[in-house]
Amino acid sequence: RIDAVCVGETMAVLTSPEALTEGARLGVGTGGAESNVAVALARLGHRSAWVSRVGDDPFGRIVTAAVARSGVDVRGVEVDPERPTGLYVKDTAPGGAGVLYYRRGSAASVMSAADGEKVWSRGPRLAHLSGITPALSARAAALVEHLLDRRSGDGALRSFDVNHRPALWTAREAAPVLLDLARRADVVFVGRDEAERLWGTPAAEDVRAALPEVPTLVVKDAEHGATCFGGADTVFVPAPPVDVVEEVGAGDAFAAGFLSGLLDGLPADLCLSLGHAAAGEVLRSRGDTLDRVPDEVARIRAAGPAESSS
Ligand code: KDG
Repeated sequence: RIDAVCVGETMAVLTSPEALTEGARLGVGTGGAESNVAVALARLGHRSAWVSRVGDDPFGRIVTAAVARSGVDVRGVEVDPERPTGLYVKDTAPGGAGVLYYRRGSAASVMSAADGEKVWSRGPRLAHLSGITPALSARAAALVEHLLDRRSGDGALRSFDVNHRPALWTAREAAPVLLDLARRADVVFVGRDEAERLWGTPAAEDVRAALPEVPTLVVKDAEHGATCFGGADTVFVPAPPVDVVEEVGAGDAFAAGFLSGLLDGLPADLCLSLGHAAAGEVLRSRGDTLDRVPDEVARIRAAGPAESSS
C-alpha cells in the first residue's frame, strides 16, 4: 500500500545565478510544492506517489524524470499532447524580479475531478494537496474539492498545505476559498504570517480559533518555530537556528518531515522536530527539494516509540 499520494502542478524552474539580463544563462530544475513533498517523503523512506499532468515536451520529461529519480511513483502523471508544461523563473538575486510564473493554460491547469481516481486507486494512507491547485483553474479547484470529500478515499488522511501564492490570486480572492478547503482536511499546514495576511489572524491561537474543527493544525512561525494543535493538546517546538541560503521549498520539506512522523505514529513534538529538520536542510541549500536526509532525522526517530519505523 502506498503511504502518500501528492497531487499538484510541477513546473520546470529556470534559475539564473546572476541578474536576469540579456545573455544570462539559465539552469533548468524542477519545482512544484506537492511533488517536493512526494520527493522528501520518498527520501525519508516512505512509499510516495505524485499525480499530475505535464506537457509532451522536454520540460515535462525533465520534471517527471527528476521526481521519479528520487524514488517517487509517477505512474499517475498524465502527458497532455496539447498543452505545455508550466514554467517558473526564479530571479532571486538582490534586486531581482523574484518568482515569475509562465503557467496559465498549462497541462496541469486542466487537472479535474476525473483525476481523483488516479489517487484513490492507489489506496493511499494519506493524500497531500495544497492551496496552489485551486488557484490554477475551476477544474483544478474541483479536483481539490473532490479529494477532500469524505465519501471517497476509504479513510485516507487528507493533508492540506494552505500555500497561498500571491502571484496567482490576491489574499482577498483566496481567503474564503482556502479557509473552506482547510476546514475539510485532517492535517493543515499554514504559515502564521500567511494566515494573518489571509484571515487577519495574528497569533497561532487565532488561527486555531478560525479552524477549530481541523484534527491536526500546524501553524509555522518561520525561524521561531511551529505549533501543532491536535485534540486537546497544543505543542510548540522552536526551530533550530539555520544559516539560510534560500527559502523556496522549505515549507514543503517541513510538511514532508511532519507527515513522515505522522505516518510512523510519532507524537506531535517529534513530528514538528522532523519538520524542522527537513526544512533546515532545504533552507541550507539552493534547491527546492530535500536532496539528503539530515543526521538529526535518525536521532529524532530514535526518541520515538520503539515500534515506529519507515
Ligand atoms: O513551495 C515551493 C513552490 O512554491 C515552488 O516549488 C513552485 O509549486 C510552486 C508554486 O506553484 O509556487
